[in-house]
Amino acid sequence: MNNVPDMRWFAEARFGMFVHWGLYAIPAGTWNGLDTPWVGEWIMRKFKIPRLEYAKFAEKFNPVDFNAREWGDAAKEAGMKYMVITAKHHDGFSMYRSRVSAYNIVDATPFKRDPLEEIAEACREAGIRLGFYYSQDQDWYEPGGSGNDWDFPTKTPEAFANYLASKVKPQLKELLTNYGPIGLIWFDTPVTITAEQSKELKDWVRAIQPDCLVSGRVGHSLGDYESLGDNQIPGMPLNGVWEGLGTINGTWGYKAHDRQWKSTRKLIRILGEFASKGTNYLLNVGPDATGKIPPPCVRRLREVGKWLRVNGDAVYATSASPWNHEFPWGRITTGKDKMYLWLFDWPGRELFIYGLRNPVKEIGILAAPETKLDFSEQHLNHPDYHKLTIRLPDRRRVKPVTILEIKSANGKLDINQRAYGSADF
Ligand code: H79
Repeated sequence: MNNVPDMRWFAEARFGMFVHWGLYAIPAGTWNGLDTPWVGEWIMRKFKIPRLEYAKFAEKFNPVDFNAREWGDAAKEAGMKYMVITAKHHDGFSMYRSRVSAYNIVDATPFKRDPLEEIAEACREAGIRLGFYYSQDQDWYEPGGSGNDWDFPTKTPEAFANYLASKVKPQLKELLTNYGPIGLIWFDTPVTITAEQSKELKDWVRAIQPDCLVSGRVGHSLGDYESLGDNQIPGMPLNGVWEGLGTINGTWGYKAHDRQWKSTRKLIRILGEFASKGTNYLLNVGPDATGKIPPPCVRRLREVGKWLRVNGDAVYATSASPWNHEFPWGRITTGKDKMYLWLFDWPGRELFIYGLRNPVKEIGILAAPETKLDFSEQHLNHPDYHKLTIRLPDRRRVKPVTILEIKSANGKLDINQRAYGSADF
């Protein structure tokens, strides 16, 4: 099967919400008095908790404060265009009504509701695309899944193949049949899976929903787009379609003692880091065992959204910086005939941009449309030398991130990509 799904929505989205929610929200990072130094959703493996003991968390999972609409609204208000939620993480527990495995939130918990159904509806209402995280390789509950060497010391390729056939594929079928159109399946950690098996999963997804994307971590470079490493920020613009992902504190799954929330300013800068490299930003929140997204997260998301409502032109449907170069004052994103300068730090009263060949029509501040900035231009054809000098207003405006919008005078951006020093210059 070789159909190519329409990826535009994904390439233009730039900002999405990642949600890690599962049984690990109950220990919340602490087991027998020890707090885990690892990310919260890895607690079962960190402390080698026997599967049947870990499974007892299900009996206590009753997130009565869960409200899908609040999550959908939080994502929408933050300016996020899609949401990816854990349908099954490495612990093997299904966070939805599954007929394939009784180890699921409807059959094994007092909660008995299917949160994915409610989230699918909330996302539809909020105009947010929905994707499901599905751990296709690691499954610490099943003898055939990878990763649990304390309950299941011996692993065989046959058992893994059986796990794929009897759990992964039928569960993907459920997820792609019962929740409406699904934007993407976020596979993760291809550790044992063979290239044939990765291909088989991708084809399986596509046969059920031809427009559903699969993440880069389906394995063997078979994804529809590439994923960066967890919390990895690239140093240079990337070719192709990419997604970056990061935690809002230091964990994906909820940890009660991790209160190191990144500031709103930091989150906006990370968004700029990613957008200037041409990649999406999937920002994670870890709701707790009551079903609440921690209030400090909600607050920050709201503030990022407030900033995006003013500065969104510099983010959505933009392209990377034209230069393989990070600037000391900030970052650059581009539109068809516009360049956006993200001022992270005060560059002085004058800012110089070299290599913009086309004449400039005007330069404004996205957050202050009435303000136009003075500038001057030098253009030479031989040598290919172009210098734009922008006179900046008072430094107090550079908060938390100020975006300058440079409009081209001839409807395009014509750029000398070698204007700045690079490795091969
Ligand atoms: O779902 C989140 C992680 O649980 C998952 N990917 C993100 C999106 C992930 N699974 N595996 N890994 C990431 C890489 C594992 C790294 C490890 Fe470790 C280093 C495993 C043990 C040491 C990270 C640090 C996890 C525990 C400690």
